[in-house]
Amino acid sequence: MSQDQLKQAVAQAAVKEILPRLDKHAVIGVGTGSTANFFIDALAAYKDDFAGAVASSEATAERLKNHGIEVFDLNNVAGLEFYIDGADETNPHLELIKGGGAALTREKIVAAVAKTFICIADDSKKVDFLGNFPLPVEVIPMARSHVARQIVRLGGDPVYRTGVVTDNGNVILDIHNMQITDPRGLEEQLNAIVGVVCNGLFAARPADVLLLGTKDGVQRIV
Ligand code: ABF
Repeated sequence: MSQDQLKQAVAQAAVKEILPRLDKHAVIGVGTGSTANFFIDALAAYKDDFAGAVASSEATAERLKNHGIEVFDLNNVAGLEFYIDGADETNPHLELIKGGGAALTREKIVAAVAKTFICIADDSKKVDFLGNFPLPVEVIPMARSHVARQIVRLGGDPVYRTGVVTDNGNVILDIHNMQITDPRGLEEQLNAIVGVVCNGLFAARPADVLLLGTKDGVQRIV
């Protein structure tokens, strides 16, 4: 099976998982990236079974609308039944690195609101320790050098992602060469640096369910 077929399989598994809990009033959170795109495409067939979605990026909002799925402002919904999104890495505790697509801040906000966070990923994303994938940090532009110096003090190598401006008008520093043994602690340390908007560690709020695409089928890990 190709990587895209694995992504499609987990996207379909996620649709199957959420359908029994959807009703005409339900709003779901939808993430960003190629796996999330497969999910949106699979979800479209059931668009009359729920009220609509909150999107974690402008790109996702566009794709949802193109399928005729209503997109709500997060401030106008009472809650979210689910958040479904991909990841760049997941460890066995379902702690994640996200933000390779630069949408980490909105993704973390939507995940925080959702009752159940379902992560969908192919098995190339599963690791024992997070950190091989460079950890994205969203930063207020004027604080970029300050934040980079603080990251060096924490033992990482920050690299400015040139040419990328987030949906919130900020920049991204990717932290290379850091094996992350305490994801929750590092998430807190990074958040405490002045000028950091958000970092791509999802450890304080990990996924609740991981649907992992493997050549032997979709594994459901909780
Ligand atoms: C988003 O999409 C991100 O947080 C993560 O960076 C990325 C995963 O992309 P893909 O599904 O294309 O591998 O969910």
